[in-house]
Amino acid sequence: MTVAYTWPDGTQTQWSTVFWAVPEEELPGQPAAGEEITVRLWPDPDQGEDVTGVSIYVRNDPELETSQMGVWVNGVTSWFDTGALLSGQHAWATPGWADLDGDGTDELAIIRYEGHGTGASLEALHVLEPGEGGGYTLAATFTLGEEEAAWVEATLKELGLDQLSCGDICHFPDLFTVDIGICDPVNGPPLGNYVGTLTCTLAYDGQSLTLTDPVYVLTA
Ligand SMILES: [Ca+2]
Repeated sequence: MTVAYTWPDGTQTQWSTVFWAVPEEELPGQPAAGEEITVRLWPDPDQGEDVTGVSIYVRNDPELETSQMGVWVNGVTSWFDTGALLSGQHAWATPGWADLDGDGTDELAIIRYEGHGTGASLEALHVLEPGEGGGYTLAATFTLGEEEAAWVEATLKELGLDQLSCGDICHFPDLFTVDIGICDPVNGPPLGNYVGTLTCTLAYDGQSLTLTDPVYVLTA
């Protein structure tokens, strides 16, 4: 099966949906091809039509331990370090625009695949600010790392839920909200006994993302 995509500048690309990774040199208006394989994560025909005007690429230099992500906006591509290694058919990313810090200008936010496995399903959020020459620069990233998990468990204690622990589920239902899976290792298996969700508001101050207003909801 072959699908067509019309780029913001009006040019069209066709490719086979069998091959998810589109080689960089086949795409118009994109960064120069190097030794690295660059693949496009957005627009993704499987996830519907793009309404953001943003294209997202990822490249993995063999010598790098993390993946570089490229955002194409109005003909300018900007690359940043994701802090993670993205590979294989599971990598995906979706862009969105929102004024996260309320300063009157929209930031470019990207929700992307972080990892999955038994009892684990993780997404990450990047916030990019407009920079020089029409480019965008990474301002903040949220992932459910050790520090964040410690915050979640301290918050559970404050809520009187001492026996519960932070799991390995992190989803963003929208750009202002994060849902974190909560486990009960006391009354179930040590890993993956999910009993509820801690929903927090993402607070972005122009430089960093922090979690506020935690609300714990038992899984029905
Ligand atoms: Ca803003």
